[in-house]
Amino acid sequence: MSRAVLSIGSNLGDRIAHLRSVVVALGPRVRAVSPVYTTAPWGGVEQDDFLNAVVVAEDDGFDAYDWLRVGRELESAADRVRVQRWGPRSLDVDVIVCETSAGSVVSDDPELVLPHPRAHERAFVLVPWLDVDPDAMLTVAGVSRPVAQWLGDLDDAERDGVRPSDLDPTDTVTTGGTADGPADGPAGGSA
Ligand code: PH2
Ligand code: MG
Ligand code: MG
Repeated sequence: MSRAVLSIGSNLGDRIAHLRSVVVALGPRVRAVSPVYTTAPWGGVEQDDFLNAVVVAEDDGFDAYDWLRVGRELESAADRVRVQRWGPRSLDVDVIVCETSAGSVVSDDPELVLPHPRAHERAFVLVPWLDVDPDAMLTVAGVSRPVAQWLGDLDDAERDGVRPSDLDPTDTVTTGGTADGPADGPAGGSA
């Protein structure tokens, strides 16, 4: 059994479509999807705002590297090009933690450091993670604390940069319709 917490983000192209592509591709593996947030860019690179969310997924046959591989495949499918560290990207899929029957995976492999070494500094990860798992724990440098406490340590400005959106990451069917609504529907409501 393996259960991964994935942080997904996009600030290039059709941002919400890129996030939805992850939900669609993971399909029945998906256990929870957080709301989508509009987030100020983290990391000092001047760029457009991101959309961010967190997905919890499970697969009996996966290990941590399978989540990394799938994440990279999804980034490629979204035409991700690696240009600048912490710079703009069509889709980023980061493995934050991975739980197996043997416990939470700890890895210092430069290809896949787990738990994610900067998750605790990023409100755009912690806020949506708490939405789907309010009791989540995160170990940083050997110290295991509730995610809510790591979030509480961040500056207000960091938390304030994470704003709810009205986008639904699981709305993966295009329904069409017009922005104007019905032309001559029933005259409902009172004056
Ligand atoms: N990802 C980055 C760098 N900065 N900032 C926000 N708000 N959201 C991200 O997903 C993000 C970022 C590199 O992975
Ligand atoms: Mg990232
Ligand atoms: Mg990444």
